[in-house]
Amino acid sequence: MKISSGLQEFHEKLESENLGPLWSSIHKLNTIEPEAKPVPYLWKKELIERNLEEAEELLEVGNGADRRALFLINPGMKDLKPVGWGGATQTLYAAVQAVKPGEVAPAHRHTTTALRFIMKGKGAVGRVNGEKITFEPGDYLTTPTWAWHDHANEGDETVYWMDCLDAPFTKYMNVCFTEFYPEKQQELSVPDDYSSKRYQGGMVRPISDRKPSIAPLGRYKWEQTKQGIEGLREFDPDPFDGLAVEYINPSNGKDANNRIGARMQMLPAGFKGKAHRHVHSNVYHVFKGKGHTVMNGIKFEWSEGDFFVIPSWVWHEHVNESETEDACLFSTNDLPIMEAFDFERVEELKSNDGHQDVKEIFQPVY
Ligand code: GTQ
Repeated sequence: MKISSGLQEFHEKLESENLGPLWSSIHKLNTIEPEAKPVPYLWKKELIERNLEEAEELLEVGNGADRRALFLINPGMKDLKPVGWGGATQTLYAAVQAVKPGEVAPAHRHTTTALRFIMKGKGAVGRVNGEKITFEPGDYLTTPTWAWHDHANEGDETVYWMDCLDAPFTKYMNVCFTEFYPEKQQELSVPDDYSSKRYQGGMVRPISDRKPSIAPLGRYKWEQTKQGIEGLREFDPDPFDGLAVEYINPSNGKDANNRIGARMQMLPAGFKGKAHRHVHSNVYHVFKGKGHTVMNGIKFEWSEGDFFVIPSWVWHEHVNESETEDACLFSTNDLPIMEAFDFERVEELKSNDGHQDVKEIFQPVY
């Protein structure tokens, strides 16, 4: 639209009166395609470890600091940082938390929902809604909305895990409440590891859980997740995601956390995935292996311990560069939010046999 100087002056006056002219901005409002602020990005393990080590020297959990966690800030969302939160994508917050032997991260609860993926170290335990839960590498743990939770390290090595919360989403929606428990740790009301014992069968459900609840199972053990993936190996892998499973709530079959989806995917040795894009966004953690993901023509090389994000509507394809070792990727997503509002869409790349041209190699910060 051509804007005369008179119209331009009128627009400036409108802005000073807190009004906006739709005639000159309708295509910014109704975009042709999503114009994601977050960008594809990757954080190296070395960068996170180096800074966590520094934080380990500078602060003690339970004595001045409630949590020792470093969160991922998407460079495309830096301007939102002063609000006091980082978004890895427009809906998902992700961090790496370190708890040293003897430390107790005090109990609180919030509207924001959370999940954890244990990366490294043994001896940590979490309390969630009255249950003491063992944390081991490869486990997925859910902390649903408004559940009391505190963490402790009863072992003799530092334990590291990934936290994922829907904090950017709850911030946008202005719905976040928090409460602090009167003691450092909450009281226990059920036997230790109660929920994983009740669900140790895997495929059967206690009859009392026929009525669905928000999180009947708190811990999803790596051994069982691995078995689930192994069961897919003899069939064709998904052309985009390899051998992939989702963590589910066994009382209703939906996502284990009702607002954040989570998956474990194995890319078999030599796997070369095809490209697609979708409206939901992902945060990835490389649990095992070495490979790369091409996002919008940029090659992001990853290895064990790295994190990367796939924002909305970004073309992406995963490759396992090893011909002998499988790669395992843990990822979280906002699919439950997208599906709840009928926002989800997926498109497969049709050209070039489903592969993007690589125009650039991403240079990470170490
Ligand atoms: O462990 O409760 O990374 O409340 C961010 C907010 C971890 C936690 C985070 C939290 C927690």
